[in-house]
Amino acid sequence: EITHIEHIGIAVKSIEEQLPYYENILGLKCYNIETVEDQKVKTAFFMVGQTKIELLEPTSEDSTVAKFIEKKGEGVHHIAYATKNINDALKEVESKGVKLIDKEGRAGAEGLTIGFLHPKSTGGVLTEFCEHPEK
Ligand code: CMX
Repeated sequence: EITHIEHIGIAVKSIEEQLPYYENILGLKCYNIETVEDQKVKTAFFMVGQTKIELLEPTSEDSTVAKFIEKKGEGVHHIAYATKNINDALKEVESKGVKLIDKEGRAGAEGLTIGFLHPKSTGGVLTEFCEHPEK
């Protein structure tokens, strides 16, 4: 069961270069910067209602986000939906024919458990499910 949009991921070459747009022009406050070694990205978070904007900066050339920027340029990278139970949600969409990147939830930024659906099965939008530790 999807409850809301947890975050929108945006690929950027440099968080530092993009911060003035989000903070000074949009007036949002960056409340956390965190590196997710596993995903080879540095992330910056802004709260907008109950949804976050997550900037993703690649930390190495073989990062999936570096590949994305090289191919498509900077911009919206993925949409993440909050689910009550991530493993149930992944299983349910898989049973309906969606190709998964992650068969099971794994650790992501901000203490969330995350799992990705393949963009080839989702109309070209890289889609993430996440589950909050405190439900
Ligand atoms: N949105 C939409 N389509 C995407 C995409 C994205 N973000 N990233 C890749 N694709 C498309 C490509 O355009 C390509 O399509 P074509 O075959 O039509 O050209 C296809 O997917 C394959 O792309 P690729 O460049 O060959 O890349 P890979 O197959 O190596 O990887 C993907 C693609 C989606 C499986 C990989 O990026 C992945 O596993 N992503 C999930 C993890 C992730 O994105 N982590 C970063 C964020 C972490 C976080 O939020 O903490």
